[in-house]
Amino acid sequence: DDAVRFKQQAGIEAAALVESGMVVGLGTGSTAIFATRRVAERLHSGELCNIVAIATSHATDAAARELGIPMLTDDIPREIDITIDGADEVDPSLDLIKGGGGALLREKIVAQASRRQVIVVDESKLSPRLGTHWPLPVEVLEFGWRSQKRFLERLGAVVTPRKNNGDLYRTDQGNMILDSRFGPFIHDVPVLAQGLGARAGIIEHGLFIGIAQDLIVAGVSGVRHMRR
Ligand code: DER
Repeated sequence: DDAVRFKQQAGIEAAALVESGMVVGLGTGSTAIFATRRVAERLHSGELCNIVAIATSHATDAAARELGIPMLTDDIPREIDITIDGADEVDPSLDLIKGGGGALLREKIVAQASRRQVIVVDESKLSPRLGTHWPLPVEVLEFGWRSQKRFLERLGAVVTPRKNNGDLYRTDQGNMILDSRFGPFIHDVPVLAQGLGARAGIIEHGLFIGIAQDLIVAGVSGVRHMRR
């Protein structure tokens, strides 16, 4: 359908930014996978050489290995030149909500270790204010998770522990995710991020503020490439 075609177009456009010799961060989700596949294609065609990659999730790591992309170890031994990743919502200042795919912690670690962060989305992800369309994923330690739920509710959220076929969803780190809907949208993103960051037991949250340099959006009017 259209959304998949747009995701593919955005992913392929982003993969063109990868140059030989680079260390590449590979994002997680149904858009970033198109960039990963394109990087592998360019590698096998000889167009690219000397690429190594770091994955933002076990799922992405498995897919990249399957595609024959040489992978670095988890300790990120070299600076990452470029990371290509998706997002759940993007606001006009290129701030993001991420975490719909559950990979927000490694995604943020890799993003903050990258010289350049390129976000690839179909146009449905664009939003006037973060929180308009998506709940904010908050990764929490299972220990004391109900106290985090109450904390988030006091901040005004409707909080739903993420489930996976009836069982509690677990991140690659074995933590839980509390999907926190701040309706009608998040009123002050930096203040919320600061409050979440100060709370013991909240491992990470899906607000990516000031991290993305590039946004590649594919939609009915074609592919647009914006920069911060
Ligand atoms: O978890 C994330 O942030 C992923 O990037 C993911 O949510 C992006 O969504 P997509 O599968 O629509 O690309």
